[in-house]
Amino acid sequence: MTFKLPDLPYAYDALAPYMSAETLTYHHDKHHQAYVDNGNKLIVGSGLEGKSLEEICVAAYAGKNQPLVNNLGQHYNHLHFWKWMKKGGGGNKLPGSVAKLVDGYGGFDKVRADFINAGTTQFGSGWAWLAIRDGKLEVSKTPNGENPLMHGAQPILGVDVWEHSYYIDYRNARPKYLEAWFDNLINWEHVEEMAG
Ligand code: MN3
Repeated sequence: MTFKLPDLPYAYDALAPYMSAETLTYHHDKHHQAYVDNGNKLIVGSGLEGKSLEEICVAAYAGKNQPLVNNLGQHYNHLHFWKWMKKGGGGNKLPGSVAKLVDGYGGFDKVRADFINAGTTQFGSGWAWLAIRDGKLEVSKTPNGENPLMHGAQPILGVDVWEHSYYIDYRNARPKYLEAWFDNLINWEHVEEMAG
């Protein structure tokens, strides 16, 4: 299977002012494209050809194939990252199944605070996550291209805290980016889809 870069599910300027067209153009067309191109080269001879992207994430991490973890992990992460955002997103009206998970964790405000804190305290490049482990919501952070699949949990929401995701719009103010992202961009319908 050859992986392909899908188009963004909205126009490049749809998420402004919270995420600019310039950021989305570079992030999608350059960064994500590079993960796809490198991943397609690295998969050859890895023994994981023909596996699903999710299976590759798990197996590459377990097998300590760091280049595959970095590139196809990032392909998985970005495929969902675009869908985890929408114009007019955010807010605290959550779909039923997600609301239940959030309540079980301690409520919306606690999830928001812990998620933003995870993204703020991820040292260097990486991601902050909401994931499901043993039926319960978990907040976590991972370095570089890793994701919760590699750590035995099902990701339902992730935010990219690599500088390429926010530096044009927020410079070094990562917490401001995370707050704006959480409050204005999250597409909770895709979170619900991931929560199954
Ligand atoms: Mn990125």
